[in-house]
Amino acid sequence: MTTSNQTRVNVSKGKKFLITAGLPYSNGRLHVGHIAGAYLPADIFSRYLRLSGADVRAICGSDDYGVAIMVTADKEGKTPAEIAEYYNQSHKNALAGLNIDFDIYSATSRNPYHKPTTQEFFLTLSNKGYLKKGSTNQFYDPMKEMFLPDRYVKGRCQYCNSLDQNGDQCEHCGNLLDTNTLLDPVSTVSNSPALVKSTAHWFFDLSIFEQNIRSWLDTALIRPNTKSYVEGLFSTGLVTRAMTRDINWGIPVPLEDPDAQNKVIYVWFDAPIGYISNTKELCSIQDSNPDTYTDWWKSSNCEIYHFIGEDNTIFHSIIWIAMLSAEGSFNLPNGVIVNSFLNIKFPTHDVEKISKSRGSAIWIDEFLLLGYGPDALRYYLTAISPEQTRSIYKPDDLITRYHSELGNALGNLVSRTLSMTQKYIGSYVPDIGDSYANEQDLIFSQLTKKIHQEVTELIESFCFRQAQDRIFEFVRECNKYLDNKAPWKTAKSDISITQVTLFYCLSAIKNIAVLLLPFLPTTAEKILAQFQIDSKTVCWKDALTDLSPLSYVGEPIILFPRIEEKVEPLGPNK
Ligand code: B3M
Ligand code: ZN
Repeated sequence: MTTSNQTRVNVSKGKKFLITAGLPYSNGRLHVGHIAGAYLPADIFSRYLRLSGADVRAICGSDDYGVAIMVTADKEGKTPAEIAEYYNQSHKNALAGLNIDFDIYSATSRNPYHKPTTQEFFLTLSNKGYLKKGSTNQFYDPMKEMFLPDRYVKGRCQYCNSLDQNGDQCEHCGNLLDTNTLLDPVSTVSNSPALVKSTAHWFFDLSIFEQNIRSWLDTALIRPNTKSYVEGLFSTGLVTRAMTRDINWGIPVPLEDPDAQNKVIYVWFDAPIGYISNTKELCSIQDSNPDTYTDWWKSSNCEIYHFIGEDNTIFHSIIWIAMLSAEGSFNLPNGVIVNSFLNIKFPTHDVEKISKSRGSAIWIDEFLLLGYGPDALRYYLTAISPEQTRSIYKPDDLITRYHSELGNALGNLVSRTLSMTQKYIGSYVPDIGDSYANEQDLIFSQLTKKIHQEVTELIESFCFRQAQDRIFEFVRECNKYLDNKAPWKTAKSDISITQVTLFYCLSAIKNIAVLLLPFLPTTAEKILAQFQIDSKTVCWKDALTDLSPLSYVGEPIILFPRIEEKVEPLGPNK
């Protein structure tokens, strides 16, 4: 039975919000798909909440454990710890370059609270009887005396006879492979034949928590497409999953059992606990006391929202909810906000998946060198945000929209209004009294309220793409108003009409800047600075007011300089 969920967050002053974004694996650079998927929406939402007076902590950091990091370390001849540290720093730089501000960006392998928090969580589940020991068959390298993760074994597919297939899935026919169906297995660690050996693991039976997950799903703030996807997973039945691994990079299994020696906790068990341990680390810094993390995880006054990409849905909406339900002392998230994938289309190419190996990724560090500034990418990624379905990033489209929507619509509105103010009035807001405003002026000035309300509702419903669109519709309305009122003409006949027009336009621009603070913080701050408004003192409701007569107006500024076509450095195979 599908019931209809709440669709909007209830924001009020002082209310606590814990916002998390999926912890990226620290084995590669961040690209535009990562940013569009989780980090930008989480940042927009956190900025909006702060402007609304809420008490917010935005949590992120890298996911350092798991086989993916080991594989990269092997390839690059480094240790997993070195790889994790290098990419953690690389992610920090990329996020900072885009003004994506987390209160903490930690790392699961280096946060001192992560190992104890994870082990305690594991022990609680084990003591409650939710982690059961069992045995499975696994590939084993007798030369190296180690069990082999799927990605360390290659062999022949039983179904289609393709050679050189990984231990988990045949790339050729798509069938899932395992110790029975991957033939002639070879260890990629030693290049010698792999054996199949039985090994003990600890299993978590997800089906025990089906009811908990279902009732969470009926109340959580979750997009309808995510909800139906998760409900679809119930129909095939929730399975039992091993929560331990036979590798040497991870958090040791904290059990006395001799079979637990040399085993680590599964990375998808420890990673979401990273949200909790990163909150502890943040509290230890901000409050000099990690224990205040309970204000965020165990208090009825705090709401928790996870922002993630679609491939993480099952882990956050099923396994994590089951883990939290089993543990029992933490709050469940109030919402899981899932974005779909971003595909990419280079001029003259077909639409393709973003892929490192195929060279079809746009890396953040490289984008930032092009000179468009962070807001160009923030704007574009929100304008095409894959909130309902997958969407397509087109490098040439970014450039077109940078020039037309940011440069021509917003940039020109600001520069021509400021320059006319300087020319016809001076460096201050005209004092118009009430008398000269006609119906057109009043209708225009009423628009602010309507837009403010619509944008607020859209953001609180996680419709960031529509919210930004709405603000830019307002920008176009302002340009229309300015064109219709032609203050440069009335300046010759009746300067008081020019004053009225500029008064309303300046106020609208200030209000647009406030509305843009969550989306385009650098641009919004630049605009506000022209009114001598410090963005740190601004609140969301400040987008509803007119400027004070006689307050300062600065010189015109160029917000989005024209950049000669740079499609080429954004092209594939970089
Ligand atoms: N590291 C997957 C990813 O990077 C994973 C997310 C963990 S969130 C707790 O896409
Ligand atoms: Zn096959």
